[in-house]
Amino acid sequence: MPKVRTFYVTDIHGNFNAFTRLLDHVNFDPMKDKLIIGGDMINRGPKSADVLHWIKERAQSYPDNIVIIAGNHEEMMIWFMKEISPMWMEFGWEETMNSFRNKYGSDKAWDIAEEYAAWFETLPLLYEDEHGVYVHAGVDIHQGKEQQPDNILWINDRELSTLDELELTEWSNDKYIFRGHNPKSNVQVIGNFVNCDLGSCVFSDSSAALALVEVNEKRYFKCMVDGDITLHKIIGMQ
Ligand SMILES: [Mn+2]
Repeated sequence: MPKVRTFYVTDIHGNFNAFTRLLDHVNFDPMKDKLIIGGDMINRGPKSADVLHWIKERAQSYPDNIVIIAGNHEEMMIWFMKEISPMWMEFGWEETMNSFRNKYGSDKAWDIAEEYAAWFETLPLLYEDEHGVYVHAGVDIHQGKEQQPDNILWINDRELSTLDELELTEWSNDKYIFRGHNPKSNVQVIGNFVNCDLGSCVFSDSSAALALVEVNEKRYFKCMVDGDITLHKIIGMQ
């Protein structure tokens, strides 16, 4: 059997250009390759509508190979639509709604937003395969992987650093946990976690990047703001 390539990408934040450049660069084929999206697909960047359209369409056609995990930015949009919290208005609401208007027209933008928010509610918070455990921000090691609470979407790396390493290793079945949420300058291993968010549309300077992690090869492709793509080993990953 041919080897399945497994990719993880997180915190795209509307950066459709970098996302598609990376997938083109590796000749991503949803018929054969697996892609795990770690949440925060939307907000901040200019093309959330295109990112969502691409991902949802592929996920419907190739449900076994395209896996989508929710992020806290998707949760903010759900909260806004259900009138639970207006927080979304401070975190990219304008860019995301503009992208819906640009793609679908002003009269349809709101319905489209509601459809996506309803879809976000169906997304899992965690995924596991033979290579690793995949989340958006963190994990709750006192709950099973199937019963993770919503607040794991908001856990930061400082909180994760307080977890008991032995308990965490046992909980993850000795697998790495791939996460985003807290942007770093490089994909980096901290204990059991692999931090994969490189600040796409968050860092305002030229260091902002999007990483496409090839999990089974322990390496990643890094796309800079100018579109330049480089290949890196994940240092410290065993
Ligand atoms: Mn994020």
